Amino acid sequence: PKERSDLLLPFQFDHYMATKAKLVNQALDMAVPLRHPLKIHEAMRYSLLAGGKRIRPILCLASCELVGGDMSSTMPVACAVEMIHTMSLIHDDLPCMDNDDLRRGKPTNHKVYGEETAVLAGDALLSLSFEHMAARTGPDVPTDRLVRAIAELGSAVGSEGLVAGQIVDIVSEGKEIGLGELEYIHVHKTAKLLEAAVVCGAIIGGGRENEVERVRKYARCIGLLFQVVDDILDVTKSTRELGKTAGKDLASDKATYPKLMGIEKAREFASELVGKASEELGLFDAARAAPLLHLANYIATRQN
Ligand code: GRG
Repeated sequence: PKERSDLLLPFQFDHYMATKAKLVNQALDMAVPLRHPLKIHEAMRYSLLAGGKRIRPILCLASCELVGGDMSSTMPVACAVEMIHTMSLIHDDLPCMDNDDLRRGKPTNHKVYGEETAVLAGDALLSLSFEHMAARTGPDVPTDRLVRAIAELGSAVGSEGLVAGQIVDIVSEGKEIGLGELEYIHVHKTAKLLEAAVVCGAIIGGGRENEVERVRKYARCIGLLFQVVDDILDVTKSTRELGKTAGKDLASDKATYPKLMGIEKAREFASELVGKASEELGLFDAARAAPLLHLANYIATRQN
């Protein structure tokens, strides 16, 4: 039948990503208008609209559609996730944390606006994220789903989520750590927010309990995958950005997967994780699962 002919076409992943990223960027632009006091809103917009890959919000939209929801219902939640991701990058780059000068190819927030403003821009984005999802989610989404998504995201960010990963990372600096601890840091610093993005999309989209749990398992695999690939890229890329040199992590004290298990084993681990992630999607209609399947492959093969 004519209306199903699109399913016969190979999935146009680049087009899918570009289209969704554009929608996310428009929604983020509208979510933080330039208003009084100008300095803080400028600083928030500077990092939020600095051109990230938008993987987390796109995962959230894709997961909502996977369970049969309309992606526009979860756009405020998708934006909230990207606001949190951005604030975590602003704070991670601060002189008291990683002290980085560049992020997303541009000077870091504190380099442009000063440290005080960068701290506040992060705080304001964190607060706005929850305000935005609570206030902007439409009446088509039942309140119980929204409350559940708020709790899910809150727990992914706080002292048992991103913050937990960051504190354990800080405390273990300069110490020898094993694979277990490395995994704890990455699960919390990176995987928790990716998981929340996917799970919140499925909750808002009205997924059944077993569907939400399936996408959670999928998300855990891609969360870990994200970091394994990041570590491999750090070793194999000649220069990631100005100021970082090839092989940095093998030379420094920082534990990485290639350092702890060898680059070949790290590559094997990455392909195992893609396999597991795809298995979790087996329950769903193949056409609906295509975006998340391709996203897993994209994370595995990405070059930046
Ligand atoms: C969250 C309250 C709160 C505080 C922040 C600083 C901190 C606590 C946590 C650090 C979290 C962190 C920086 C984790 C690394 C995440 C990561 C893998 C970033 C790179 O993500 P990409 O590749 O980046 O998706 P783009 O720029 O494309 O968005």
